[in-house]
Amino acid sequence: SKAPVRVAVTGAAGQIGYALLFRIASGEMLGKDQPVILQLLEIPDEKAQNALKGVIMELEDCAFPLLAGIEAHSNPEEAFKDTDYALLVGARPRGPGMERADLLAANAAIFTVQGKALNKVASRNVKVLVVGNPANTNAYIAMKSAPDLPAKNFTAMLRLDHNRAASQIAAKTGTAVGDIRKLTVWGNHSPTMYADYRFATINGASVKDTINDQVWNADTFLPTVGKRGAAIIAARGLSSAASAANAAIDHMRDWALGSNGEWVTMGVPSNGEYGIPAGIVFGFPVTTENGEYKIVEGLEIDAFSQERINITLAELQGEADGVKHLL
Ligand code: NAX
Repeated sequence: SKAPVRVAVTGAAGQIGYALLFRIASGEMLGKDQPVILQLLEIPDEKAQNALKGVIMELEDCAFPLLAGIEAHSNPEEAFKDTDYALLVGARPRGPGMERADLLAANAAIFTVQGKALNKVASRNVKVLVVGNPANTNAYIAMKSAPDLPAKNFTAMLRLDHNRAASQIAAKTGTAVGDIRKLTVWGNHSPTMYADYRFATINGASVKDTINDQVWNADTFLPTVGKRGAAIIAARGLSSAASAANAAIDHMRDWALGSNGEWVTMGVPSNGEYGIPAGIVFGFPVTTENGEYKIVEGLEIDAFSQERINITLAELQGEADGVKHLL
């Protein structure tokens, strides 16, 4: 049987953590033949550490055959030791009266520390997924703080936006989500993201031609996907957790095990593709194989799409500018 791999998860006692850890431990992320050791990080606060103990008791009580070990930590340099995968879920939420700049600064503090810790102690091939918001900029900060690790190993989660877009298209066209191919979401994980179905197909037929309604695209589809997180908060009183955890599983599984030629969306540092400045962590269509992702290149960007991409890029550049002095 395979040797266990180490999976670090931060914010492990939070609501996404609660929806995520059990699925990692059951083999849904890295395969039903891959034992895992969970290295869980929470803030030192007693309440958080106690909650983490409770989650660990439940993980133990599942008696998962693939769960080869569980560790609880409050120090990133211990939690990230030799880790092969790091899911950075914990982040500072926006509190009452908190300005955008305060939020950026609070998260910059967390993600510089965690980036440095990864740089120092993680596996040299560690695959990092940032879920905690602002996810793209947090991934950018962690990447900049880890100069000895490959920049390409730092990614942000756009997969929830991708999955939300797929589900809206399936509903609109009366088709099955699983039959949709070549969908992508460009840019920032925020309401400015640009979900793009111009290349998408359902059983080989063009989604754009099937829907054939640019007004629906601009006035219904994009706002619905962009504001889906807010709609869930309004309905549930809590932000998306199970669907966010599911997207994190999808992102890591496809990265580790391959997408079999299918497009998926990942937030990854640009190398200049599509005019996105190098280093900006941007949602792109990618295919994955042998543990590596590859940005799908050569797609035509029409005027509407360029305008949308410019908006979400400007937001990301504004965030990068906002943390420049902290890096
Ligand atoms: P919760 O508040 O339920 O849990 C967050 C947990 O992280 C808490 O237990 C907290 O103690 C811990 N934490 C905070 N700072 C930490 C640090 N420095 N080290 C370790 N742990 C730390 O939030 P939850 O609903 O689980 O959401 C987590 C993050 O995901 C939030 O930032 C949220 O905005 C973000 N999301 C990102 C999404 C995406 O698509 N990229 C979608 C879902 C979600 O909104």
